[in-house]
Amino acid sequence: MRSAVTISLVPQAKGGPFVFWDDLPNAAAEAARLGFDAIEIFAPSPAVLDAETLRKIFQQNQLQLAALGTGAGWVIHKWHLSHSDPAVRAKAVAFVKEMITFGSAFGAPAILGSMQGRYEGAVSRKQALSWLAEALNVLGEHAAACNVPLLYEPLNRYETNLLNRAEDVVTFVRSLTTKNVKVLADVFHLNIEEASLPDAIRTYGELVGHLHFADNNRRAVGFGGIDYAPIVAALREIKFEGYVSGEVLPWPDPQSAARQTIASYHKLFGVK
Ligand SMILES: [Mn+2]
Repeated sequence: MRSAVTISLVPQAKGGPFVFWDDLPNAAAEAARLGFDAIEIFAPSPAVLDAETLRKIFQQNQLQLAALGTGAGWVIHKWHLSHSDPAVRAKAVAFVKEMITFGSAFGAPAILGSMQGRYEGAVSRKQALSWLAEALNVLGEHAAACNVPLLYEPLNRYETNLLNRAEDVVTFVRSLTTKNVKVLADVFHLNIEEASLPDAIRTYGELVGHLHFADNNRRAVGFGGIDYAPIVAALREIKFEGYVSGEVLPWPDPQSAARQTIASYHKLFGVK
């Protein structure tokens, strides 16, 4: 397992659960100083990320890119993959494709979270899920051609009405024609939806490709009430090897949230 911490470069996402904000060179230096292995970036678009600059920042700080978020397609443009308008769905697919391609040059997968969308108005749940499956099949295969998985992140009921619980997500992902979609297990979302957090991890099993490491209040692990020991045991059971990424509020400030995240990671996973 490897540690990561989040940074948002999306001004419209202010108030969201990202540790660092806006200043990538400084965030990378701080993450490296604290001992993180990688950074997870939430960016407005691939166009604002200059690959050469990014490569230099990673090299200087001995950091990896853990993953690239795609939620800006929703936050900025209001595009998503289960939208009733086919032109909007096409824009959403194109946006995620570009993110996948960009991240893959760094060996990093893209995350599909809020871009999955929701069903509303005249669109039925069945129809929305069918559009989502269609898009995931295309995007999963695009990611396969780029030699990275695609990370699908189930969200809690307040953020999507499509799929919220592990059993439903597993059935859905197994029904896809692409075999390149992995699940991003976000412990904050699991804590809202699941009866048992370690059981949910076991239900996902080998599908888990990435972990969002947060406490029940979306603060850094240890600043809330979740008992992580059974979750860590379940992650070991399923032989999880991906990133444990602190996607938490910058509370009380980014440095303290980052410090608490890496301290909890070392304490829980026994790595120094
Ligand atoms: Mn998340």
